[in-house]
Amino acid sequence: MKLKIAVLEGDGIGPEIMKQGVAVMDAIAAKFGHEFEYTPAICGAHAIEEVGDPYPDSTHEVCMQADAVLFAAVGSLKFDNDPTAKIRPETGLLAMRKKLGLFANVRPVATFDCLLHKSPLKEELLKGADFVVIRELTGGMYFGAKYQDNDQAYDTNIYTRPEVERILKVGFEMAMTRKKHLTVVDKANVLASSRLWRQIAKEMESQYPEVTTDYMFIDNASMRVLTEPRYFDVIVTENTFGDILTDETSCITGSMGLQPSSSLGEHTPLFEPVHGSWPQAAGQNLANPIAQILSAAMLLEHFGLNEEGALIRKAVTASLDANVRTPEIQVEGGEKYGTTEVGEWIVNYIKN
Ligand code: GGG
Repeated sequence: MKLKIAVLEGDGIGPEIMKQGVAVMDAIAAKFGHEFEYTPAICGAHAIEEVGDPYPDSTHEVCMQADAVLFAAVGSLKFDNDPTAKIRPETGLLAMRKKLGLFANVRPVATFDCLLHKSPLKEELLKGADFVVIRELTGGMYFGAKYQDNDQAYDTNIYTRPEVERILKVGFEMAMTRKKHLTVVDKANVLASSRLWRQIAKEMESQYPEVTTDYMFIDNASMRVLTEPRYFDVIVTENTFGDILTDETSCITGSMGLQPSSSLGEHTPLFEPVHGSWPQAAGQNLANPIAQILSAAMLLEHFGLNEEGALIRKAVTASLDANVRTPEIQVEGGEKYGTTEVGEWIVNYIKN
């Protein structure tokens, strides 16, 4: 298969983890006879510094021409430490999602047996936990009207019926391919927008009679994903709740560095780690490349390359089982591996 891939490494640890993601894609291409053509493009803080825009038109053009976008992360301390900054790297990511119409962010949460003890949670609660969070990605507070002066600030959590219907459809259909259990997470006791979500979900239930649908307040869901993760199959939720909930799920997997995602919608699909750019670690060979590598696996699976995706997953699990791990999940007293070494180990596993 021939695929044109836009490669957006972004900021912080982005370039390091992307290098390993692309190396894995190359190893897959060589093994299975595929042709992956990469086009790099700038975004985030780098793009602000170079052209004054975190998602310039030139990058959008590259993304639109590609079959898929492989993205790493954006964000930089310079902007984090300057609350008055008018343009921020993160707005580039939001612009990209909006312009590409990527309204459905699919975030799988699965455990690795050898890492269960790394979680602050009880091992027996975690074993076999395997669910997907579908985060609405182009609406809600992140995109609603905002205002800020010295005395007052607001964000608007706005959702329209078509926006809610299309993301709930993704949730119901994803549930149909899995254990047929959908949990709609909201705050319908307080938020009008959540009540609209709940109303529309209830209307749609009859179209999916095989799916067991339940409703949970975000407060309760935040506890239940940690105390009873096996309860969940597919969670569908709004932009803000999904963002926070899937950072929380790193307590289940054992590290933020293990969680990949895909973003799907109207134009080119995008694949990126859930985590951000960890600027403090940039250039230090510390970051876990696995979320990026598993995002590459999701990219391949999106195009039906399931055997290829499965081989990447097998290689990742083998690396963790062999204790080839970055510092945050390293075995106590064990050998230290950096971003490069973990990536190279996985590439070699794929080649052999
Ligand atoms: N790879 C994800 C990333 O770069 N995250 C930084 C960020 O801007 N996060 C906000 C969000 O994902 O909505």
